[in-house]
Amino acid sequence: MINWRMEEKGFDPERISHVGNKFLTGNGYMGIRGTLPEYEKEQFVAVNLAGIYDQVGDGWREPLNAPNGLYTYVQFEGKQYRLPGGTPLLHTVSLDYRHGVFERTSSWETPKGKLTVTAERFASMREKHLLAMKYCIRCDGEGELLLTSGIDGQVWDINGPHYNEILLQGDEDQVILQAVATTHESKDQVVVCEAYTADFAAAVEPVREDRRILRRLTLQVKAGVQYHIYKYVSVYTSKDTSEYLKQAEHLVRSARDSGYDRLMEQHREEWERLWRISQVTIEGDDQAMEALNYSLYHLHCIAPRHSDHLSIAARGLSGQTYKGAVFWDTEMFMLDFFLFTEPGVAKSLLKYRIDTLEGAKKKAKHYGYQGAFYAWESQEGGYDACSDYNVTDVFTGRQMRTYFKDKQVHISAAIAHGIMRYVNYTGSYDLLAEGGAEVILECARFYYDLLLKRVNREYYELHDVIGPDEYHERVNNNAYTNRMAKFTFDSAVFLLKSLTDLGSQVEERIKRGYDIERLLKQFSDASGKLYVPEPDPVTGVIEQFDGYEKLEDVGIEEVRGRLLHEKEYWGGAYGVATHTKVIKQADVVTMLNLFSKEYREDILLKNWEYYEPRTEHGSSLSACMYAILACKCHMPDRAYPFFMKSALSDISGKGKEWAGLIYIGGTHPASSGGAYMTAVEGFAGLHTEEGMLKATSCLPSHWTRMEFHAICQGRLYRIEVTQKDSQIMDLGELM
Ligand code: IFM
Repeated sequence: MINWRMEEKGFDPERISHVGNKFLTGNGYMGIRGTLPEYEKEQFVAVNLAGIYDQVGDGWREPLNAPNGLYTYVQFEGKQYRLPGGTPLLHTVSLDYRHGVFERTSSWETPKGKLTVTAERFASMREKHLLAMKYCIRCDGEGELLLTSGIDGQVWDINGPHYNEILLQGDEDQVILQAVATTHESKDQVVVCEAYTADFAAAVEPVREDRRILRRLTLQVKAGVQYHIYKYVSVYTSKDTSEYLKQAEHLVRSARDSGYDRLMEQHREEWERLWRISQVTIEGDDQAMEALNYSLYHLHCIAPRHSDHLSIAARGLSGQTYKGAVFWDTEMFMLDFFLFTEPGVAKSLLKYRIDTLEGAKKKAKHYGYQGAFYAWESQEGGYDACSDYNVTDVFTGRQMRTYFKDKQVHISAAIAHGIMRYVNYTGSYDLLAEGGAEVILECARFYYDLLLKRVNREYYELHDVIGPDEYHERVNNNAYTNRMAKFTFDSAVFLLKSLTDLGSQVEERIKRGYDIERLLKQFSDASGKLYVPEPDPVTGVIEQFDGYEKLEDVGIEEVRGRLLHEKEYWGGAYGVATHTKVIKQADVVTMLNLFSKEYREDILLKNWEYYEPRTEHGSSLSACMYAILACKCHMPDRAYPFFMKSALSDISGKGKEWAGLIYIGGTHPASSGGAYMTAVEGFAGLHTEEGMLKATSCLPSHWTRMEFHAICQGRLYRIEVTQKDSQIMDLGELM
């Protein structure tokens, strides 16, 4: 049985940031951190919006947090009761992660007895612009209660303030409040409307503070009676529709008319609909089952269902960390979950890359290359938000030059890989016809331009790159990058050879835009001659990049022991790991996962054994890659701790929060996606053979059974895996 309720008891101010991530709610349009209604920007409150950004001066361009329409606090007999500050008698926060409902209960001792505040809220899965909250107060004694509630426009920003001005207004009765915030850079507007109902009579007065529009309800409470207010909050931006002001107001009015319970019911129905396909049942290990489904909860909270061409940021909708930008995390770690459970979302993620092709071409051109060099940290239009200085030195406070933007050229191949994964899994060429074909061709043109050939060698090389392991910058012939570039050439060749299958319009379009014969020749030649490091004939180990073998071979703990400061960056020019074999995250192992069929199992194992002790797992993208490869080596029990590390990453809160002096905390959707891939593709061995779903059991020894669903080529399947065998049941065509 899954316990769908996650709970934390007691109040610890040190955990505010972690609790904010762990108890996040969201609906793809916005993410609401697990903060309390009375919290302010100092407690990292965020109503984080998907796909809308702003830049102030030279600060990092980052996504917007909307004014907080949930803001509420109480005062009883002249004293405020709110956190942080003071010690409550009792404090619990919980999350029903089956239905995305966050709840807090806190009690304080007052001179008139115990005062208890309970607040429950959700980001509606049915209506993406809507938040709703039920707020309840009860006191053991009688007295005067003041309830202050409205919209807090003093939002938390990392590189803000992003709103030049916020226009605040309320109607005469203070029932509907509105904040219209205008962004600094593009003058986009974010509008938040808030309306309330109460089950008690109270005197109402307006309260205006700096960037806050509030109302205060005053009432004499009776002992033991519960008093409720219900809040409805709508959020729109000028990018959503030209009618954003009207719609925001219309929505809170109709939400208020529907009432909290009805909205909650609809919201729960939507979640039930999602779980019908995505829930994974594991018998024999409740902890793993809960951690995995909790990971899937996070993926659901950030899936951009409201758009057909939007992607997911590396920290989801948990705030402005990593600039709300889209990394390779989406294609390589999150895509499969959506491909198997909601192919429409998978398509939207990839359409975002089609839409941002122009940005990628611009970036390539900027560096003097042809083709498409996708943004390492992609914002709207494919703008690369990655700065030249991604880390601040803890000793000098100076920014450190990092080359992530310039040299992680493997990003373009990740996108080509995502598109081909979609094509092969769905069996549909729709994405290629809608612009995916051009993406692949442009990515291949980019790699073609990067190829180097030494005078006295027959093969091509790729120099001066950064592979997935970011601690070693500017290396030559990174095995992962070279193999992925080869994959891109092969995909382009496949595409050019199957033009007729794409339909005459697409064929025409491609023929008009490209010299097919020349590209076929170039890409076939490139694929055939691109050097991909081979396993060493004696050790079987694939060298991560040229010269890796000669680096200092020293343990991770030894390297950690060399740190002079706990937040010191391990990579870059002088990092403690840079001159050693210690790597940040799975690199060769990631490559082996993707191309495992090309290697003997003993080679997979030798590389796993070699690289794992040298991997710091300093990125949340690392553990799952080791877990999946361990499954491919038929070692489910060795995969298990890596799987659990991925599945628990947002529960344990053990992930890195700092890169030098830069805050990188938030949720870890790539890790969640990696946990899903390990469970479904690793332990259950789900894969396709000629378009047919197959499963091969590789369950950890204490798991007795796994059950889940997958959509494949328009049909729904139920998959059951036990220690002995696996069964795939065709449940028919999806309506
Ligand atoms: O994309 C990753 C990268 O591989 C390691 N640093 C964090 C990024 C965002 O998750």
